[in-house]
Amino acid sequence: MHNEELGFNSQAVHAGKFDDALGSAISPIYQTSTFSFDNADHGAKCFSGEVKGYIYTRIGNPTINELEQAVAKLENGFGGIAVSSGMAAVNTVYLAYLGQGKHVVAHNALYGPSRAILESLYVRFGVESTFVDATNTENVAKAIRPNTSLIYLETPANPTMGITDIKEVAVLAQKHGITVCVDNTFCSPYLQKPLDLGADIVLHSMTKFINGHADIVAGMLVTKTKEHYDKLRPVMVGMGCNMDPHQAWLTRRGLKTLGIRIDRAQENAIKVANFLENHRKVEWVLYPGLASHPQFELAKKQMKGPGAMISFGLHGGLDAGKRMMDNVQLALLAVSLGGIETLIQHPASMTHSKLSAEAKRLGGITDGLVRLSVGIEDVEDIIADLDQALTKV
Ligand code: LCS
Repeated sequence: MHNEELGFNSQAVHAGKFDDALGSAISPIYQTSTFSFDNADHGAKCFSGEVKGYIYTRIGNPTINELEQAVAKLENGFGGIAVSSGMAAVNTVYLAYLGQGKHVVAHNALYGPSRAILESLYVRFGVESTFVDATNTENVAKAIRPNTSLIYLETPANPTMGITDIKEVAVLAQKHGITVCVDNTFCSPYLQKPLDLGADIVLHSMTKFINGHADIVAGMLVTKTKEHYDKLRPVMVGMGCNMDPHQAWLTRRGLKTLGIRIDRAQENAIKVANFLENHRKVEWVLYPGLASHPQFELAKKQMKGPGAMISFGLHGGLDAGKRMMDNVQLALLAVSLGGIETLIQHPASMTHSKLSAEAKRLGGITDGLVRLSVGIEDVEDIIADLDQALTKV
């Protein structure tokens, strides 16, 4: 069967596999820093690009390349650039598209450090940033300036679950010649394909759903075109934020089960979200699968499913939330997300603690917000655990 015709799960299992002389079912790990040349001329030709060949692992490696090809295939992109972490992916994009006198428009609720580095680090190099509620495209339109070079979105956003209309923003950006990057970490390509909706770059913390086993920190960029790929790849190579082959091999292994893991976690999350919404101690729940979500209709249109991330608040705010988090037994009180295990955390004091009080207020990251990443355990056990923790509140 021609590879182009395969479905998502078949691609997740097979895409990018390279031929190995022994016919191994799983590709070997090329755990090497460097590759020898046949002779001096061959080496020179590899460097000039006249001959295709591996040179040095920071520049390229077969194990890393397999993962890049697989994720690019699942995102319907031109090519993938694997990096050492999600934040390495964020920095690669910022360095490639921002600089002295350039301006970025970003959603006002992003993973904390994705916003914080613009305000603390990139500002030192003359980068201007404007944060808006991008769930309303009008706000993005109003923020665009002549020097805007990048629109940076996260949808659903961490941790407010706000959903941006990728297609609308992409049409707007195209009119102005602005590059659009979408952090697709909360969905993975299984639930959302930003490049098909008009984005130029997709970004992943593969630490989350793509690897899915809480044993790797990793990142990926996928571009729609060769032009964007050629702009980003040298930044990664120059910064030296490449993956390690073993890290790539483990991530490729995790990717094989992405679809079935999300199916299961999402099925659990729908039940957990309903349980929370109907619990008398819960004041509000934000989950794209609930009709109460402000962008419920957009979520249905743009995402294949509502995913496994839920934010909620209790009557009694922060104190009540802390008491609940201190009393979970099955769920882990831990940051990160998208793994096989259920995790609970408090963004205002943990993942988003580096943001100013004003940034948190404008982004909707309230003290009472508790974030849940629903895992693949038996849903009865997850709900029983949350229920017993809520009785202590
Ligand atoms: N983008 C999003 C949406 C994220 O949630 C994270 C990490 C990153 C990028 C950065 O990826 P990393 O470098 O960690 O691989 N989010 C985390 C979170 O919510 N809790 O702990 C990490």
